Amino acid sequence: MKPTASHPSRRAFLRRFPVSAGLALAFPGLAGATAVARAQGDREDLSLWYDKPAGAWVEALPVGNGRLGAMVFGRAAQERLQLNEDMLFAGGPYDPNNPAAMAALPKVRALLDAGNYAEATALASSALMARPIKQMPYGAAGDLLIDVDGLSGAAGYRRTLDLDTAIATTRFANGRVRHLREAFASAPDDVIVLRFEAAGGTLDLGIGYRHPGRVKYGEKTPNGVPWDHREGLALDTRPATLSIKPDGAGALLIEGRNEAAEGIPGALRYAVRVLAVGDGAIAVEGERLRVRGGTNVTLLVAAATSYVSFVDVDGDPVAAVRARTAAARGKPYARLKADHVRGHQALFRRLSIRLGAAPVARATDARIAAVGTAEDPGLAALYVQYARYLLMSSSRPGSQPANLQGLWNEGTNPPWGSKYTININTQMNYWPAEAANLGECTEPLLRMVEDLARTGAATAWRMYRARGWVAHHNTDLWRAAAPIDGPNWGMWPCGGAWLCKTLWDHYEYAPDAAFLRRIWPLLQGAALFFVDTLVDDQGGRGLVTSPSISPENQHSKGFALCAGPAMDRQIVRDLFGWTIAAHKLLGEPDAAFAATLEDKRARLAPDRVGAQGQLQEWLEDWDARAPEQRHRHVSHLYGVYPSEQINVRDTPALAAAARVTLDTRGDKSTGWATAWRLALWARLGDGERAHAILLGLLGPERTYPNMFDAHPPFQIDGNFGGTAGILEMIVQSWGGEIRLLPALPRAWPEGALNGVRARGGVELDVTWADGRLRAVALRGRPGASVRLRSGARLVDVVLDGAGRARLDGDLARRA
Ligand code: FUC
Repeated sequence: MKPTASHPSRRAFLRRFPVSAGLALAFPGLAGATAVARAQGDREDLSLWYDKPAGAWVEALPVGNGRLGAMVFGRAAQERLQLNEDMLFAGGPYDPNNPAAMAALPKVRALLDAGNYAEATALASSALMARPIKQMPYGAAGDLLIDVDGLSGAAGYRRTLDLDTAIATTRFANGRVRHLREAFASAPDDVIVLRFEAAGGTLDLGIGYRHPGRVKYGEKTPNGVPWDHREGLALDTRPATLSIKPDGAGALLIEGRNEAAEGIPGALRYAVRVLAVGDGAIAVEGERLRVRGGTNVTLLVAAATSYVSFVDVDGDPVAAVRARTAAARGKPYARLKADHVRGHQALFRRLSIRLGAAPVARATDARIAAVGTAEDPGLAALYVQYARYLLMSSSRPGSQPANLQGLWNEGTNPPWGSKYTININTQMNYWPAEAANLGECTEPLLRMVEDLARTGAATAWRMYRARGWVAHHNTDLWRAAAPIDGPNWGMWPCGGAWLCKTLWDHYEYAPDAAFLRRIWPLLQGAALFFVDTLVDDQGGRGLVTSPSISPENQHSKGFALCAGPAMDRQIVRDLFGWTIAAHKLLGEPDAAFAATLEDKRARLAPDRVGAQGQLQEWLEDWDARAPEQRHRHVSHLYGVYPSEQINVRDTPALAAAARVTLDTRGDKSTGWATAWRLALWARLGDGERAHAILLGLLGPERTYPNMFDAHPPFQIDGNFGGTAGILEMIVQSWGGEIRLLPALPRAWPEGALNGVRARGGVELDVTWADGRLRAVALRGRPGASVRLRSGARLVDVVLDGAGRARLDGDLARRA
C-alpha cells in the first residue's frame, strides 16, 4: 500500500510510535522494532526516561522557554501540566528601606568594635532590617488537567525528556490504540505546546484548569516527615478573583490576580489562554474544553502577567495571551515543532560531553538510585547536559533570571519564597553558563543587576548615606535591596557586588566593548558603595566591611554579626580589581576614582591563616570555636572558587589552608553546598576527592528522580553548581592559562568534551583516553595567543588565520 497521511509507511509509523519492549509483547507483529526505534528516536545518552508516569512533582519533567514553563506528569488517564510564568510573584512595587537604619548604623558598628555582639545584633534586628522583614515569594500559574476518556490501560508505557530536542514525550498503548504525547515550551512562539495523538483509534478529552494551591513547605505531612515535594499539594479554595471563561472557538481564558504577601497587596493581573486545535469536534462546555473523536489535538497554552518592570504593573496579559495563541495557531504543528527544535539546538548543540564508553540502558530514576553501587560515568555527562537544558529553559534573553527553583514551582508559599538568594544561590545558577557555552543565558541577570543598581542606590543612600548601590542577601521581582530575615542572614552588604562577578565573567569569556560599556556604571556604582563604607579595622589589620556577616555562619561568640569577614574582603578585592581593569579598557574615563580604588584595594585586610592551619573565615581566629563546624556555607573559600585569588600556583600556602578548612567542613552537605565543595576540590586539583563528592551529589539523597537537585527540598543551584564542578574537573580557565584535565578522576579514563569555553573568547574540544590527553582543538580570534597547561607542562599556542589550532597527543608527555 502506498503510504498516505492516515496510513503512514512502516518506517514513518515507527518514527512516530517507537515501540518499547512492553509494547512489542502486546503487539507481537511489531517485535524486533525496538532497535530501529532506539537508533532513530530515543537518544539514550541525551534523554531522561521512565517506565511509569510521574507521581510526585519531583518525578515530573520540566519544559521551559526561559519565561514560561511547565512540569509534565505523563499520566495516562489524566495528564497534568503544571504551569509557571516567571513574573508571577506575590506583591507589587514596594519600598523596603527602614527609615531608622541610618541613625542606628554607626551605633551597630561601634557596638561591634566594642565586642558587644549581643547588643549589636539586637539593635540591627530592631533598626536595620527591611520593612517588611521578608520579600515577596514566587508563585505558580495553576494546572491544566486533561482527562482522557475511555482508557482502560497503558501498556508499553514510556516517557522521555529528550534534551536534544527539548521535547517531553509520553507513549503507551490502550488496547489497539497507540497514544503519543509531545510537550514543549517554544521560545520562538512563546507558547507551551501539548500535542495528543492516537493511532488506531480516536481521543475524547476533557480539559480543565486548576488554580495553584499553597505548597505545604515546612509543615509535617501525615506520616510525620517534613514535606519535600514527594507528598503532592493541598488545594486551597478557589480565589474569588479567578475567572475561567470561553474565549472564542476552542479556547478558554483564565484570569487571576497574584497574592498579597507580608502586607504588600497583590498588584499583578495574570492570564492563561488555552486554545485547542485538532481534527475532532472541539467545544467549550462551561469552564472546560471538550474534544470528541479526534486523532490529534494540539493545545496551545500562553500565560502572561501585567508586570512591565519593578515599578510598572500596567501590562495587558489578556492581549498578550490572545496574540500568542492566535499567532501559534497560524502554524501547523510540524512547523511549531520544527521552529522550536531549531531554536533549541542552535544553543544546545554547541557543547557535547562523553564520559565513558557505552550509555547505561536503564531508566533515569534507576540510574540515580544505583549511584555508588554501579559504574555510570555517563550519568555525570547527562547531569551536565541537563543543567544546560535547565539554564536555557529558565534564563533566556528577555526573561527573569533563574530563581531558586529555576522557573518551576508547584504552588504559592514555596521554600525560601523561590526568589533570589544572592549570598550564593543565584550566583551559583550562573556558574556553568560561560564554560558550558551558554553565555547569552546570563542576560536576565544583567538586567536584574541594572534594576538593583537603581533600587540599591536608594538603599545605599537611605541606610548608609553612601553613594553607589548595594544589595544584601536576597532580592525578588520588585528588586528589593534592603537586609531581610534578621541580622544573622540578611545583614550582609556584598550580594550586589558578588552578582557583578557573573557580568565580569561574561566579559572575560566573550570580550566585547559594547558589553563592557554597559556594565561599567554597574561596576562603578557597586565599587563606589564600598569606597564610602569600608572602615579601618580596630586592630589595624586593614580596611573591612562593618556591620556584616560571613553568610550565614555564627562565629565563636554565638552571633553572625561582625566586622570584616574574609568573604567580603575577597569580594571587594575582586570588585575593585574588575572596576580598575574595566576603567583601563575603557580609556581611563575617571583617573581619580581609579586611584582611589587602587589605594583602597591595597589596604583591604588580607586573608589570614589560623591556628589550625585553616583559612580564617573571620578577621579573628574564631573558626575552631564556631558552633557549626560543618556549616554548609564555605563563604571564605569564595577566594578559591569561583574567584581565583587563592590558587595552587600563586598562593600555595593559602590554598593549603583552604584544604584544611574543607576537611573540617566535610564533603556532604545540602545540594548546593555539596556542589560548591565539588567545584572547590576540582579547582584545588584533587580529582578523586571531587569525584567522591560528585557521587554524593548524583545519588538519590541529593538528586530527585527527575534529576532536580535536592537541597532538600528542590533547589536548582545544585544542578548548576554541580555542572560547573564537573566541567572544572576537565578544563579550567584562570590565571591566564587554560588547564587541561586538571582534576580528572580514575573513574573517567576516557572521554571527550567538545565546545567548552574559556576566558579570552576561546572554545575547545578536548579528547582523552587511558587518563591522558589525546588531542585538543582550539577556536578563537585569529592570531590570539593561548597558554595551555597539562600537568606541569605549559604550551603557548597561536591561533591561525582562521582562528584555529590543534595539538595531538599528551602535552604533559611531550619532550
Ligand atoms: C541560603 C542557604 C540555604 C538555602 C537558602 C535558599 O539561606 O543557607 O541553605 O539555600 O539560601
